[in-house]
Amino acid sequence: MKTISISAIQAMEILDSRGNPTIRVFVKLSDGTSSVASVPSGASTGENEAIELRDGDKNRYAGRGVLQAVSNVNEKLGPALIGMDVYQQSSIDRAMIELDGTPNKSTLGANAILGISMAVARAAALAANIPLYQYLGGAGAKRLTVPCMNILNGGEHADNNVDIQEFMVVPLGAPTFREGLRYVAETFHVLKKILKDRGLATSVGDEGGFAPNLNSNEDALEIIIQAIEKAGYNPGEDIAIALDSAANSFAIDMKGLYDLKWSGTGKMQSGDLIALAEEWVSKYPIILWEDPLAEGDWGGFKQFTERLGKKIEVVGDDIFVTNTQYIHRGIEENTANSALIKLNQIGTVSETIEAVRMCRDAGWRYFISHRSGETEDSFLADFAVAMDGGHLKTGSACRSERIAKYNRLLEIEQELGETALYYWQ
Ligand code: 2PG
Ligand code: MG
Repeated sequence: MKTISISAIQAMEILDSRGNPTIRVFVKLSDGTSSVASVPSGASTGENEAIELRDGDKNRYAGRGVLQAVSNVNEKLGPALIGMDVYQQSSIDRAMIELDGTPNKSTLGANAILGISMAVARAAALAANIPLYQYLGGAGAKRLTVPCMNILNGGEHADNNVDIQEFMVVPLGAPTFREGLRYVAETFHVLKKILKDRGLATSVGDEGGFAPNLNSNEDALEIIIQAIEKAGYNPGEDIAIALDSAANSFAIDMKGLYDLKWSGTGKMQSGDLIALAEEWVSKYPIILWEDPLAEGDWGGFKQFTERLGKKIEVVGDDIFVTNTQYIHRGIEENTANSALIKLNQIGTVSETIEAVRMCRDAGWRYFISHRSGETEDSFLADFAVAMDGGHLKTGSACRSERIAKYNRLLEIEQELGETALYYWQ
């Protein structure tokens, strides 16, 4: 490939889907190519995530401004990368990591670094005149992802009484991505009607799932099963269920003691939650469970995996934070059998790819994910196809920042035509 160098990098402050500032980066190349990328932002974050630099100036956006990160792109990171070969993604990412000089990117900000990293990858794909999924995943990248659609929100993503953050429907029985998306979008609409008929709220949470107050956590599962059936699908065959407890949000000490919001449940130990999970997995078609326990509860996680890891995918999110240091420990200790993969948890495209590679080499699965604060950037869709992991979560069937990813996946499927693959495992 002919060398094409980076000629300009500029950033600006924009808003994410929650109305909070985030960063957008523009990259220009020596051949005239230009690209743009925008960075997402989480709410239920793991303690060891790479640091999102915020201004802390209470006079602007309650301290959440990102002007310092913008200036770090314009004044520090950008100038250091000018002239570098755009196809050297790893070297570009490494140069930024070295310039930052900290393990968690706290000097220059993971938001500043990731914005450049994503815009560079996109610019390289454009310059090479190949789709982004192919640039990052190679000629064999042709597997669409099963959309794990989050149709009911709780925890820190909604103001209701539901403890579990995400209830997802998974169209594993569909023949194609397009059909899978239809299965779960139809289920979303039926769920709305069921909630309405029961006099429950149909307003949505941060990721576009409904956020009603319910009688119990289990009630959410019952309603979703009803919605799947009423939409004309077979629970467990056509559509299964995936959960993200985001257990940090109801952990007392991060080490094995939990306090659910629902009155009557009282305080619970890891063992109680595991027993409850076993009961639910035997009763409902649950195939994946993310963060069933808190990030510091490595022992509880391991026990959960011992008891349920043969039946379902056990995903670590806040516990591994897309960081090979923690994923490695998880693999050694059999803490889970899958890792959640979020670009901004680690802060560069190449480190995210390393995390995926580590999972794959260990025979683990990996689950590509958006953040609860998103933008209209559809980078994630291409990234998911490039990584060939077979499933992603990117929210519900409403809110354009979520739909942008689904629509891009539809485009990719159309482009791949008959060569496109779609299957759960
Ligand atoms: C999660 C994510 C995405 P957030 O916990 O998995 O759904 O939420 O971006 O708030 O961390
Ligand atoms: Mg999570």
